[in-house]
Amino acid sequence: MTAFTTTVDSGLALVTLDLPGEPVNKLTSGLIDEWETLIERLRGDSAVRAVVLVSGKPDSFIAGADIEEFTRLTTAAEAEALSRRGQDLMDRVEQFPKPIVAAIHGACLGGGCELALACHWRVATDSPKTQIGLPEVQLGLLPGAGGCVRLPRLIGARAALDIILAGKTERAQKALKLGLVDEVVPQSILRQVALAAADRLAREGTARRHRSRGAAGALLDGTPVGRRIVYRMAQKQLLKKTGGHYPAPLAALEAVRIGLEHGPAEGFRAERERFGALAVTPVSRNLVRIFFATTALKKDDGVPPGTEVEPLAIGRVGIVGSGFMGAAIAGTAVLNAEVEARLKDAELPRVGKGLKAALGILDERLKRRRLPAPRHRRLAALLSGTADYSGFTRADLVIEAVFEDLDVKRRVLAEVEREIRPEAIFATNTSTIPIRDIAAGAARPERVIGMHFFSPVERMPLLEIIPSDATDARTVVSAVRFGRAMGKTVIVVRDHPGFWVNRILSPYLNEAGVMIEEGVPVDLIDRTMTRWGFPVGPVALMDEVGLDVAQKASKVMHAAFGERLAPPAAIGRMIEDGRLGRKNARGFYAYHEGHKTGVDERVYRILGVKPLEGFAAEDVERRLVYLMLNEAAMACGEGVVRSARDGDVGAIFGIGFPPFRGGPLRLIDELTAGSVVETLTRLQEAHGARFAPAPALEAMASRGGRFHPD
Ligand code: T1G
Repeated sequence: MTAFTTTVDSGLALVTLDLPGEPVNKLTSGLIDEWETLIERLRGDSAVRAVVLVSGKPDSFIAGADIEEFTRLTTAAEAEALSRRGQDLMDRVEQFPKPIVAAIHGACLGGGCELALACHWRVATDSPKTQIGLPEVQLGLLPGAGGCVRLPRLIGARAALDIILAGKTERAQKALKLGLVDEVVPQSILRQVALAAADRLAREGTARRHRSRGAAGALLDGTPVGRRIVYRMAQKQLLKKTGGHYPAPLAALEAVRIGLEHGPAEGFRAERERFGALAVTPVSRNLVRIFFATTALKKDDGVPPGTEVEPLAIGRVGIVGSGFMGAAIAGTAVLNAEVEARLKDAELPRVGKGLKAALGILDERLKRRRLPAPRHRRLAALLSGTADYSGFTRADLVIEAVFEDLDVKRRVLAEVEREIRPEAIFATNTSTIPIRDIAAGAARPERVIGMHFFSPVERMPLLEIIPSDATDARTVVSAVRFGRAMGKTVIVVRDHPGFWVNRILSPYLNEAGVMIEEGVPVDLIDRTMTRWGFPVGPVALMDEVGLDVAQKASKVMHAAFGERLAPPAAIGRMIEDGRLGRKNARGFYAYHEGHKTGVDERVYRILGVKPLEGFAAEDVERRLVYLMLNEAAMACGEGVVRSARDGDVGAIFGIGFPPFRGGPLRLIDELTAGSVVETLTRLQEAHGARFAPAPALEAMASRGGRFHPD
């Protein structure tokens, strides 16, 4: 036995699980062997009246089945067998003749949650680290060790589907309210309370849980008719949300339905059969790869391995520019990194507006009970503002989020350098301007770096960190770690115009404009790309970002990359007509009280085009997708990203490139570079030089290469 240690006292066996050499407990095949042996021993040990299972890890109970083992599955039958093994293990726990109590602190996810569900009582800590749930659909899977059967039976169909279909995790208080756990206690007394519960259950037998779910619950969860309504609504919402690209939640819904309507045995069969089928799908493979890419990025400081630097601890941040981006950066830094954030702008009214917006991010979490009131108060006190640079001498990091103009940014850099300590860092939130240009003339260019956030900052997971050639490793590592502390997935990219995300986005948005000029209807373009898997279409995205911002960025790209990235005239004409997009409720779409109400047909008159009938959606898709793939290959060939992993994570988390497709570089691998070059060549013949295949792509095609080794 290596992972389990057992102590028995007064008939109570305290089993501590601590998987050697691993930061988290995960249900590996080896661990399952051990557990099976242990449980048989405890069954036969007459001195044992009850069992408490607790983790020896600091912040995880059990993080689920070993996802790495899934990557080695080759057939659906193999995967089904793995699920069957998990189900059997949980059955043995549930049928165990002595009470088993799960003492949960930290991550209790997937198979870890399913094990807890099979136990006879669940005690959880009230720590924010304690997260309980079934995230499997985020891996393109479903709960395959009994979760699709046990969770609905414990908390009802609706509450269970809410967790399973979204791959949600819940804090302990919410889990208690749902009936997912039985007691919530401070971490310091977890073992004590769990042992007391075990003792009580051993003496009094397993408790009957009486949960009233109210009239609606009794009807919708408690009757076949009600449940049929629940399943139908869930399926409708799923198809709308996933566009049919993610089979896992639909399969999970089926397994839950079969379990509730036809009994546990049928439910378990439905679960393992569907788990088997899902585990070997390209969708699940891609989602599992994204999981490992993001966990690997959590430890990647963005500098070559072995680079020894002492990062600067960042406790105080100054933000210059209290507009939309600056305010959101301040609010997110306070909320997630818990640092002091001081907003600066030219006039106090603007500072006040920015502070209100930053505070709004905290208020919204408070309102959704995601932030306890005392913590809200403490964090709100970390926000301050000024119309001069007072207080900036104490800043460890200053982030500039002013107008996207080189001269303005250089002036701010000069002003800030006069205020801050020599070791402090200056970061610019520019979205396209090369950092070396902004840092030209800086007193300490080694302390200047790009930190490119995406809007809305509090929700968009990606952060691009852009060092110039002058930026030193200490500044890179400090910025990367601070970005992670802000809850961001961080990629480090080269100081090329547009960096990575805007670089691959630029030709895609330009082409949407070109097609509108050709008369391709706006809604056909956007509908095609949302059906392809993007969260929003390119035209709606331009309206969101702001046509003036899009034009500014495209001018930088045009200047840097020439005619290939020339912006379509359409954007300029829209702006001349006073159309900036959602921000002034006039764009390609019409807006009413902030809500998009449909394409503004007057746009076609402004652009002097008549919307075409019957334009093929496939042509829209091919032109837009292949231009992005080509640019991704080109930029990757130039070393803009350090690896294909970073490129794909950047595209998925930065602009919502469909995760099930794995990212642009992964998609090229799946299509093969050769076929992508062929399609681009055909598009080039039909539409012009901007579709000329990237040299890196042609080279890859000629050697039959791939961007990803796996
Ligand atoms: N399998 C394999 N490796 C895992 C793992 C898992 N389930 N969870 C974490 N790791 C590794 C991770 O790759 C990293 O490795 C290290 O642990 C630390 O993770 C049958 C089918 C638990 C909240 O989806 O969400 O159960 O880089 O850096 O920020 O129904 O990891 O050090 O080599 O992320 O503190 C369902 C996945 C599985 C949860 C901890 N479970 N994990 O976050 O550390 S499917 C999940 C997480 C399943 C059953 C089904 C997080 C975490 P390395 P980390 P962290």
